[in-house]
Amino acid sequence: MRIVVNHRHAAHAGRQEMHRGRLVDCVETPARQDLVAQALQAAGFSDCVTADDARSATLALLPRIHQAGYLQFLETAWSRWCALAPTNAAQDLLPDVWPTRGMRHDRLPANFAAQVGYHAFDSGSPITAGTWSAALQGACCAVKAAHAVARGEVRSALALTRPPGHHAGPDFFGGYCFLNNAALAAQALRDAGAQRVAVLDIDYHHGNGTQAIFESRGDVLTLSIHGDPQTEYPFFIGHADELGQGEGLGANRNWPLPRGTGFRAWREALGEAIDAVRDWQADALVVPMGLDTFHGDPISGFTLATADFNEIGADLAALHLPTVFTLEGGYATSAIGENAAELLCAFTRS
Ligand code: SP5
Ligand code: ZN
Repeated sequence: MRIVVNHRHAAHAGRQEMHRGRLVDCVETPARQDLVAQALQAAGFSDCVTADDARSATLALLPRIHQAGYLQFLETAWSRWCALAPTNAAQDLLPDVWPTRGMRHDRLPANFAAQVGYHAFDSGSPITAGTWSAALQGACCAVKAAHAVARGEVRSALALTRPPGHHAGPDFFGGYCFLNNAALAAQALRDAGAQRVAVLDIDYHHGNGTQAIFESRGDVLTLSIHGDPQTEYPFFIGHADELGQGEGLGANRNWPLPRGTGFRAWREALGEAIDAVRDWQADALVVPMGLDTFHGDPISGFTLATADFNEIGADLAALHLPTVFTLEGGYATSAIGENAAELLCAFTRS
């Protein structure tokens, strides 16, 4: 397995996120990626590369996944924020106003705060000085990983993406995500010749950004196993009756599972999702790899143990597809490295 490392990820370091009316320390920290990289190195993964040479390919691909105005917003948000007031540079940027039902979505206001809210769906995903450069480099990792797999250089690759990406949609950020790395990998695989690409999202939270990006497309199957949105973030999407639209009808499926779900029931859902990938005759697979299904995760509610990640890796490997993994959530920092290594070792061994 090739590992594509985002060496700029630490430039994105949110200080605080809004939680129940208070600003609290961010759980999505730079240490997360470093701990995964260290654990994989210790486990013997030695094919590690960076993605600087994928920059122009990534810049060309980005507007096919994200709206041009949104990309421009992300690239310039920090400097516009700092230009508003000299003290802003000491603060992260978070939205505080949103257009809801009955308001206009067809006119982007000139006001900067309004633009932040227009492009966001939560107030837990701070934009910081290095957010754009870190997210762009992460996107490069996803594209480079997809190219390596598509060219047959390796059977599988892991893009060590941080910030994560699966909550980011065509023109919105949220859930600690800004650019949808998994969607970029899927598109890169398509462009390199894969006719049918499946995205199987195993993060605790519904992959709403990926679903939104591909919901009207019939060439990318999007599947997500996650905490039931009736009680779990992102709450307003991720139900079992969301099956895609138009040409994408039948190419989206969700497995919402109740908070407290353990590995037996979770693995049954995984089996159904894997059958769906097989039935659909995908010729490449993208796995947004969230490790927040772990029982010790501080913000999630499933009860998977470290050894269970082994079974997940083996189950996924049985598809025998060229596979790109992206790093998504996982906030139990004492276990994130071990859990990632467990899954990926089993995948490569099988
Ligand atoms: C990629 C990913 O896993 N995103 C998850 C985003 C979940 N954000 C909302 C969770 C609210 C918890 N925030 C408070 C932390 C208190 N320590
Ligand atoms: Zn998550």
